[in-house]
Amino acid sequence: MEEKVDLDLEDFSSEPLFDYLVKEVERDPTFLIGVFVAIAAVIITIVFWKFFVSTQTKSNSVLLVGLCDAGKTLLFSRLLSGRFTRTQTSINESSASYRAKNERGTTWTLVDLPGHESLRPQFVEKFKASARALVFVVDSAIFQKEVKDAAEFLYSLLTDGVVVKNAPTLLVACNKQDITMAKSAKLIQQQLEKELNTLRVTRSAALSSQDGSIGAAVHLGKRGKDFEFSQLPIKVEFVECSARGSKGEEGDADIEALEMSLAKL
Ligand SMILES: Nc1nc2c(ncn2[C@@H]2O[C@H](COP(=O)(O)OP(=O)(O)OP(=O)(O)O)[C@@H](O)[C@H]2O)c(=O)[nH]1
Ligand SMILES: [Mg+2]
Repeated sequence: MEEKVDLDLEDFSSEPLFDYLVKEVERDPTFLIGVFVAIAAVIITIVFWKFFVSTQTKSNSVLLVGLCDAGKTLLFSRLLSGRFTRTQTSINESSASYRAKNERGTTWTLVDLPGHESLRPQFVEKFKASARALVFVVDSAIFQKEVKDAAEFLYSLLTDGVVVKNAPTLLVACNKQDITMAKSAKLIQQQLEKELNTLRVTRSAALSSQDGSIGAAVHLGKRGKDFEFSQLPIKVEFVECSARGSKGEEGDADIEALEMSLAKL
């Protein structure tokens, strides 16, 4: 004989859910096991989903960016092994695991990107989403000559939608301090602020005349105020360093300030 399933739907819709569940458990105790299994399945799914999404989008790279010849590849070598290496203009990225000099021994993927104008955009595009920090390397010895190009590159990074969303720390490494003519970190900061201030006016004017909108999609710093790095919603530090070091190829690099900043990430 077929067993009659005694489930009154009208009753269910009018009854509070809790009462309904209590009744069902009284009628059939295995019903409770079913409820627990369903809850456990939901929790496990959420945990797995969170884990995979967070590992996929985790920002664990430190990107060495900057104009050609700034010293990114030599810094990459010094940070990883301490050794001096003869370098050539990079046409590809190099990456390696870097252990920060802190007690936790935090490990980052250090990525050295080519600085050549024609290669830069595609490499920035490839790695920007993974950036926990951007080490913007400048050649302090010829900074005066390169300030406009450096500021343009920095502007493009700081107004990039993905960079703005991920908010990586910005470390400006004022490299080649072993050269007598090298500009100080303070002066480099001031000059970059001045250049970025000009760029933000010209760029947003160009954008509004193109599409009729008012201003750039991402506005750098505070409106109505001269640009300063302190207005950015990210951590910014300027450090002086010399990947070559004062004793040249045989001696050590002078990169302690940079290493300390990387240890604080
Ligand atoms: N004097 C001095 N020279 C340096 C320093 N850092 C790098 N150099 C030299 O600058 C030149 C360029 O260095 P790279 O490390 O190849 O520069 P890069 O930024 O990787 O250049 P691209 O790969 O073209 O983007 C090399 O001859 C280095 O030896 C420094 O701190 N002081
Ligand atoms: Mg290089």
